[in-house]
Amino acid sequence: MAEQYLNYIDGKWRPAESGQWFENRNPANWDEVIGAFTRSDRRDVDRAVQVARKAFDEWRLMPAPHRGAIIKRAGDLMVERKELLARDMTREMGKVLAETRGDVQEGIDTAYYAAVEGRRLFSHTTPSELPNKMNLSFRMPIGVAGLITPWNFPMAIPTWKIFPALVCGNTVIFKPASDTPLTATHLVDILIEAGLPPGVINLVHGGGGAVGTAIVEHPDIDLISFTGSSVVGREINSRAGAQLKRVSLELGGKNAQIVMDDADLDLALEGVLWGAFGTTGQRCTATSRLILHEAIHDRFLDMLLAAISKLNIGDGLSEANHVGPLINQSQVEIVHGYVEIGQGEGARLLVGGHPLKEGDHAAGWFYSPTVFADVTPRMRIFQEEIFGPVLSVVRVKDFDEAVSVHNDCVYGLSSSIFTQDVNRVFRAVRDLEAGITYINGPTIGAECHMPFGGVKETGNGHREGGWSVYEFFSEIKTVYVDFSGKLQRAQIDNY
Ligand code: UN1
Repeated sequence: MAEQYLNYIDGKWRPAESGQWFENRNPANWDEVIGAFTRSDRRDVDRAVQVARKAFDEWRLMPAPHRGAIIKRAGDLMVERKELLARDMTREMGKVLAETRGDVQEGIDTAYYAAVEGRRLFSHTTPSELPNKMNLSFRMPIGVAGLITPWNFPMAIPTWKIFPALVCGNTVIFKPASDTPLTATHLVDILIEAGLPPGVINLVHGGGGAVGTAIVEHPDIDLISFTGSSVVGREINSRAGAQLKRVSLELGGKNAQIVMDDADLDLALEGVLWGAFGTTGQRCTATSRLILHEAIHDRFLDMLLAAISKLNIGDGLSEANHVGPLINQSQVEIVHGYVEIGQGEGARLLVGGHPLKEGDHAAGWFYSPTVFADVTPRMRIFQEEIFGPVLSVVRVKDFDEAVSVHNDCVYGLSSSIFTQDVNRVFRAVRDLEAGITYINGPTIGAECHMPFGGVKETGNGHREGGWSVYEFFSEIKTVYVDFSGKLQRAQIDNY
């Protein structure tokens, strides 16, 4: 019998009302059951919201630096448990240990940033138009936050949302992806141990259809932060928007790396290898398009194919492996479906294009790193997010064509250009339609203290990370203090 894991609601671990369970398995070895997790529905969400609403009354009054101190302790505990957290994360979602350690580290960095933000939460004071009067503004908590997180960064992304939500004084309903409930459970354990009062965070395990929808539609949840697909994001925005909830969406990407004729090709090669095949291509920032200047196109592809042949694909727990499995069978089917679409569209398959099922790969969801050449912007493999190790290569004749090919896409999260030309650098910074642009770096690897998010169908204009996420999780109260002893009339022309 697999170990059983529960919801955390009102300061207690408890089973869901349904009495049902779902399994969490290792994608590198599907025979390994990691645990059975309680399967929640609307009833559990209702209960969680009730207690979160009640807990808000006190939590919002705790001084923000004290809230920050709890998050600081959570960061310290994550430092102590880093290796254990990384190993469990690799077991439940597959990416290699070096990456799961990095994922935990991103959570730690987010904790320490959040802890200090508890002493800032800056807002503005301005002069008044009138004598003996002051104008101030404050950041106020909003209420109950519904946070719905994906499986590809099971520690970092929850911390991006939970820590700022808490430091700002909100209480939280946390629904982690049902593929990665164990890392989420560890994170909640850490917050409890760090001293978070009962009811302030409530963990509700289960699927998007039952739990996610209940969160989005609950009238007592004031704000929603979601990371996932554009299809689901659109649905969330319309349902939550109907109730005028505040909604932050971090959605799909189809990120491109541009390599110009003057680029340092060795550097660009390392960039695309890491960007396209790191995390098995399962990042919203993953490099899924490679735009090559015609002068270096053939040479660069030869270098790329040679480098791919040296990648070890296998269980992420073995330090010898560079690329782990996909998350589950349905992701293998999606990725393979796109490979077939690419072949049907006339793209040239250079390498990969099939699941790996022999020997060490027999029990897991492994897929061979795949490259298509001769891709054009009208192809679906150029336009649609695949979320797997599939790279589509486009040949261009110059910088202007590279920029226009880059922008010919509905998504706009991350972008990258390798060039030594300072004029091209600044034109790229200005003209690439993306929330993030890297110069001589891959499309992945955003730092937690900088704004993170995209344009076009990647989101709805909000940013996570850095200072900007604190704007999402707080509301501005504007205050006028008149100490003139007279009733001064603004908007009446006294001049
Ligand atoms: C994601 O894939 O949703 O910038 C987030 C990066 C990581 C975060 C990725 N820091 O690649």
